[in-house]
Amino acid sequence: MLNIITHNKNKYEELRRIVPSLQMVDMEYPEIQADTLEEVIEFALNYLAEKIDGNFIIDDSGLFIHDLNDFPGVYSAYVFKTIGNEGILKLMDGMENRGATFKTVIGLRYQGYNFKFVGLCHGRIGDEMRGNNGFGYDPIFIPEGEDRTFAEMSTEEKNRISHRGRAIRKLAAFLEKMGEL
Ligand code: ITT
Repeated sequence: MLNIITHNKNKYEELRRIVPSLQMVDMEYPEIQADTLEEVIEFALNYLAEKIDGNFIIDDSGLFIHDLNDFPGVYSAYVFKTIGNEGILKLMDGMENRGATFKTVIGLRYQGYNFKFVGLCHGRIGDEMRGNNGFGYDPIFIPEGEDRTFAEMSTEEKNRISHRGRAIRKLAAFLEKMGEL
C-alpha cells in the first residue's frame, strides 16, 4: 500500500490507473517558492516525513510555456486559480510560437529516503479551450503529434503520453524492482 498526499482528486485518478494500490490522503503541506519543481518536492517530502509514518508519494506539476519564459511553471497552481485558462489565452493572443511543456515530478519517500521521478510532455497551447475531460490546463494543451487537447482524450489516452503517465511508470518500475508491486 502506498499513500499519495494531494488535494487533487483528478491527479489521484490518473495515478491510480497505473498503481492501483495507491490511496489518497487529502492533507495540507507547504509548497515553498522555488525555481524548480524538484526543490518544491524535496522540501515537502522532508516536511511530510516528520508528520506521517511509512512510504508515501507527492506529485508536483507545472506548465512551462516557452515563449513566456516558462511561465506559469512553478506558479502553475496560483496562476490557474487567478487568471485560469482564459487568462493564459488572452496573454498569448497573437503569439505565433505556442510551444509548451508539461512536467511532473513525483516525490517518493521510501524507507527513509527521498526519490524523484520526472515526466515531460511537449506540445503547444491551442487558440481556444476544447474538451471536458481532465482538469486544470488540459483544455488548452495539445500534446505533440496530436490535434486534440488533453481534455478531449480519455484518461487512458492522456496517461499513455502525458507527463504524469511517464513519471508514474518510472515510479512503478522502481516499486516493482523493490518487490513492492
Ligand atoms: P496538490 O494538492 O497535489 O498540490 P494541485 O492541483 O495544487 O494539487 P499542482 O500544484 O501539481 O497540483 O498543479 C499545478 C497546477 O497545474 C494546478 O492548477 C493543476 O490544475 C495544473 N495541472 C497539474 N497537472 C495537470 C495536468 O495533467 N493537466 C492539466 N493541468 C494540470
